Amino acid sequence: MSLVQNPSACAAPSADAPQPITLVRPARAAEPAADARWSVEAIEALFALPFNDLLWKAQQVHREHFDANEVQLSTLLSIKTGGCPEDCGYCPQSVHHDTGVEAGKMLDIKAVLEAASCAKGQGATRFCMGAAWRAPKDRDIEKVAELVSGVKAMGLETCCTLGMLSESQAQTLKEAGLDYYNHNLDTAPEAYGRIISTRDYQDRLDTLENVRRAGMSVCCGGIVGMGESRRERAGLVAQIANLTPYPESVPINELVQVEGTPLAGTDKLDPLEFVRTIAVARITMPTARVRLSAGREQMSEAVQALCFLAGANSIFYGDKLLTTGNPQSERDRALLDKLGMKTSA
Ligand code: SAM
Ligand code: DTB
Ligand code: SF4
Repeated sequence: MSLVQNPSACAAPSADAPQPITLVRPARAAEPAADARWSVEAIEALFALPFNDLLWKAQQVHREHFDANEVQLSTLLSIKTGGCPEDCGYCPQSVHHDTGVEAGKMLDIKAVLEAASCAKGQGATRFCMGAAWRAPKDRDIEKVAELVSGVKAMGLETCCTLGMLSESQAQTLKEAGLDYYNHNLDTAPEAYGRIISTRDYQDRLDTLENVRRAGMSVCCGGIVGMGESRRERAGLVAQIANLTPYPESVPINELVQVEGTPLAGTDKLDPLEFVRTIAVARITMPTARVRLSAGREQMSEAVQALCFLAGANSIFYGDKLLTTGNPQSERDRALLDKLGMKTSA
């Protein structure tokens, strides 16, 4: 699929000390942790490979399952911004942090469909709607279901990220045509308490289980660059890779540091360590779409190219993530052209 040649910009709608790492399993998971496909140690050993060996291994796995020159474009829209009661230390939308992000109402269907049409016109194949909720109310789900049906009818793949979901809410969204639900584990269980206090790891695993039970595809990843150790990065990947089955889509975000959040000022992660994380996700989850997610605006083209070499094959496309910036679409098209990469149909 070729990218549009001259798309007009779409207006945004208003409105190291080693720590013990354990594997947390969903309460209803079929297998005990001892049967996990990937131990934290095995993943740490991948991280420790010489860089060239790691990338070679990741390329081999990648090429077994995907066209190595193809990337998927997914566009994000914040359908309900700010005012979130959770205290996630990275997030500009939490009421606990003074970041200047104003709380807004949920966007209406017209604004959402316009944004989806614009994203499609620019070449995106997946449209992801995000809301700053701890957990949606049933009446929110009814409204989101309408949005999902509308976006799906436009021929786009649909994805939502709305916070914790009950099984019946997941079922309603599935029936409305939702293809993917994004819910991140964010970090290793041991690091989690340093980042978030208002919900626990098991809550997240329960939501992932509810999404699976409803028959939807799972999009689940995390954030690196939050001051975690390499072993904790390995712990995060182990948690995700040992989900049964592992997610179809795995976003790897680099922390976008936002002034006013507790994590602003964290030492920046070495870019090559970010590339390693992508490679390790590719090797441990061979058939998943590994998404090079937040953080690209701050990343050089060379590092992004290394991420594609390491097996990333999906990006967020469009000038904005939820509240923070993303590379301009024109810049992304120029980069993909330079790399001889094509986009998925
Ligand atoms: N409120 C819902 C939730 O937390 O599940 C959905 C929206 S929330 C913004 C979606 C994801 O965005 C988070 O789980 C986190 O992984 C990612 N995220 C939020 N702020 C970020 C930041 N500053 N840098 C990188 N990723 C971030
Ligand atoms: C994901 O893993 N990353 C996206 C999406 N899922 C929802 C969100 C990134 C948010 C970055 C901060 C912001 O723009 O507010
Ligand atoms: Fe709320 Fe989601 Fe941000 Fe956490 S990441 S504060 S749950 S919007």
